[in-house]
Amino acid sequence: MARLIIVSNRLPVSLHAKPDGTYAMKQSIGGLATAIGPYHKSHNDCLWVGWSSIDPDACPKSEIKSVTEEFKSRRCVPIFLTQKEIDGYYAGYANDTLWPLFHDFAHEATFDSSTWKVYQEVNQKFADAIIEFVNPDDTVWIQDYHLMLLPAMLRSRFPKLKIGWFLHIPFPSPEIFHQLPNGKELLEGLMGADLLGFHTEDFCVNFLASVRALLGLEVDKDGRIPIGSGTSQRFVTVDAFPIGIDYGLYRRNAHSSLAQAMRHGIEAVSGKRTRRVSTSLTAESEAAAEASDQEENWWSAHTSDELPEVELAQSAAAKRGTEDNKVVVSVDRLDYTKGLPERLRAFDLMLSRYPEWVGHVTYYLLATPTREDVETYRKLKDQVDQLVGEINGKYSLLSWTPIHYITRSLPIKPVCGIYTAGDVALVTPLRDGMNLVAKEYLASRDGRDGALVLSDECGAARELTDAFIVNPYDTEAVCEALHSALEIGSDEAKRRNAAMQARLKYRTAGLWSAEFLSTLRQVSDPRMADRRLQSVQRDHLVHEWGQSKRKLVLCDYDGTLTQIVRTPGRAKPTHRLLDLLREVGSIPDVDLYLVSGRTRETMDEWFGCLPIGLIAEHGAWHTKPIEGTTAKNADGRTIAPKRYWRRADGLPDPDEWRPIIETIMNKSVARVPQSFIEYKSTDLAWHYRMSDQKLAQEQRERLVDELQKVCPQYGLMVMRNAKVIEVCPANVSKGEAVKPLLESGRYDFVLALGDDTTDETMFASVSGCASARNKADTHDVDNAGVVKMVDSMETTTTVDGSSAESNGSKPAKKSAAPSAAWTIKVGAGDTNARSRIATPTDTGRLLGYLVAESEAVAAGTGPAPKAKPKSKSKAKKASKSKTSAKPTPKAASKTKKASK
Ligand code: GDG
Repeated sequence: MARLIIVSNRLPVSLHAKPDGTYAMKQSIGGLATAIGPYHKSHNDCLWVGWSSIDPDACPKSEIKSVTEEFKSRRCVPIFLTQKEIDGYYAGYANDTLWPLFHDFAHEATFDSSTWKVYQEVNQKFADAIIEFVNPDDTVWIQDYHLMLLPAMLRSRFPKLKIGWFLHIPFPSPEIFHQLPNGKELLEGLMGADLLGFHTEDFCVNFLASVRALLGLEVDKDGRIPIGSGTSQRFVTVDAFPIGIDYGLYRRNAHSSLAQAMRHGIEAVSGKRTRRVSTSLTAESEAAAEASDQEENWWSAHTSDELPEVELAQSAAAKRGTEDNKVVVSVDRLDYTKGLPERLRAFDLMLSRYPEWVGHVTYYLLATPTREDVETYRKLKDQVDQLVGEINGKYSLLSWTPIHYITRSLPIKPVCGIYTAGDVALVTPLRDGMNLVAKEYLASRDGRDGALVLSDECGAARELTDAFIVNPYDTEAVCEALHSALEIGSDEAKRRNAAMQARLKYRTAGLWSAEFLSTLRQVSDPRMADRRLQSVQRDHLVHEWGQSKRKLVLCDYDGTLTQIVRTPGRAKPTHRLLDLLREVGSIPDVDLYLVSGRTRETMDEWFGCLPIGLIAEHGAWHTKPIEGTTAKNADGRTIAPKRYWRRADGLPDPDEWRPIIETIMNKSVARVPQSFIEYKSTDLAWHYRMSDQKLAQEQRERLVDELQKVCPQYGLMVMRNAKVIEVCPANVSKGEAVKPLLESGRYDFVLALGDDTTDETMFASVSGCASARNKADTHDVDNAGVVKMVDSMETTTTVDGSSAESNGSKPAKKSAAPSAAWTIKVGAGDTNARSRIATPTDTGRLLGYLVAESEAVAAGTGPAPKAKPKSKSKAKKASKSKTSAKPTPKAASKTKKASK
């Protein structure tokens, strides 16, 4: 059985020896473990290889053996690394060279040939451990910058192994990557993989530029780098896979009692829950004012401009009520890439520029310590400690401290409590591959308000476009964004969040790993690697969907929405699939048609209950729900809509041709055991999917020859489909059947999905219609005929024979063809479709994207980033401040870096 082997620097669990000699297993937290952990847990055929965190030099051999067994019982393969190896490979090359350089902190990077040597050795150690147990048909998924040489090491031993690699941090620009003395070797190491994944398209572009510059290799239109030539040629595919979070986990944890307790605690100290703070602020300001008026106490020895205390306290007491008090939160590892000093300076500026917030905004700053033994990190902590101290010292009042600073690691539930308490999340890393905290904040505030101030230097900014996006180096901009975020109205915040939440809810960590693995399977199969729907194209498709006014989805069933099975009757849709189709069909501006070769009886039985159109027997029959007959009963369950089937005009008379074709097909049934004839009202189909395939293939050719001689005289044609030969009317095809819809002018977006040759006619009609668009736009085509045809499809007849307009919307512009037209082939084989996906599961995922996008758009903001609301005070300040003309701190910082 082929297995999945995940390889990462650390294992997803760690072992802790208990006094009784047994071990306790602790689940790691963090993006990687939560993203892939559930897949590993739920798949018995999945193994995880990684560093055990145990030093073999400091551990007796017997213990190593028992620890290995313990890990093995959890399907983990531990790698034991000595302190020397850890120092060179992990602390050294990975964290002191690659981490800073990849985050554009070249000035923090050290280049040491001895750590590079250990990095090579440890990568080889991982390779040796894997080679010991891997099978050639296994799939290996390698994680992150620690193991960049591993793909080539494995490839050299297993030429056919499926190998994927994903980078969790940014990939730098070629200029920066060029500074790396061993950059070429690292890229060569990666060229051993079949699929290389990055968080964003920008990182892919950076990577490909370095591949071009250092290896002289080019990428083709399918996003593939050809390696070698002739029969030994293989391809490395590069694509973006933005990681998501376990949305449900954060949403649930946010409602836990621990999270609620944390939230209440934070709200109490920030003066949101009690009047204590306001009373105390008033008292404090009065006392200070009174003291300053009196002679001969220590206050009066100072001039009033030396008494900011009075001003602060008075301002705090006068400007706002406690109901306006706000909490700002952030959660970060204490790493220099997270931009904590820059963020604190912006918070400081905000309090000085907008003193009305003094006493009324509390910043809850969780900075989890990391790599405390490293000098740079110790210095960073000192710097953050000092800045927090300075700000607290500068603004604190008796009853209010501006920053609550915690440098401990907290369990996930209190972390969710912090998120739920935050009116604003300040997430401003200087550089970050994705940044999960921004997504976790939104999930924890599911359905609620709360504003996100987000750095434009992280991958998450590409997706969370409704956040307040800022340059994290620009103190002024962060200050203003923070102020705007604090002032945003609850409804506007909810509206922005709802759009982002709708997308995050769908684009989870589970989806991320499933998509990576499915792409790896697709690109490793030469029959399916061309025309692959790349993530940038998929995003474009989803974007066009979101932007369009009226959408048409034409979807084949067998092989497209469900796997081809041996017995056609067993391909019955699952509840999950029916729910998905119901969801798509229920979107107000969407018409979904299932376009199938199946009989109308089967289509009716399986899909008649859904609010969707059905086209059966390759177009011989069509129906759609009669407007207003789709309803819900008292339990909220959808009642099957009323529908009436219409037969296509001008079909040959089955009584004339059926006996002749049946006789011919029966000869094949007799020669090929387990083959059979399927009878449809306008079709006869010879199925051989359960038969001996060699025998069936031979007979199939004979059968086709014989049929082709007879069919034309009856107006019939022969179709070779997936393990079936069909005879049907020559004037019927899926392409002809969907033409009236395509040419109706009702739709500005069309998506057609199909897996076999019958669907190619549908693709041809969609492409033909789209390419005729220009013509249609420039000439006022007389399309009376077209409108008549579509009216026949759209005006349905009720069961009692009366006529009903099925769809209130009249063609917007009679001659208009869809401006966005997508044709997608599912699976292997020649095609004229624009793109290809691998399996029906991929079709389901794509439809899921579309549902989520429609929800996001309906939630209010749509895909385009919106202008930030301008607060009153911001407008006021903007007219006073001339500082925006200054060079940004980022530019200054870059200059500083360059001079180092
Ligand atoms: C790398 C890339 C990419 C933090 N403190 C506590 C705690 N955390 C959790 C957060 C979040 C995770 O740690 C941090 O994830 P980030 O994405 O923000 O950053 P990195 O750790 O640098 O992760 C990054 C990620 O890989 C995934 O690909 O997004 O760009 O740098 O989940 O919640 N969790 C708990 N207590 C803490 O004190 N429980």
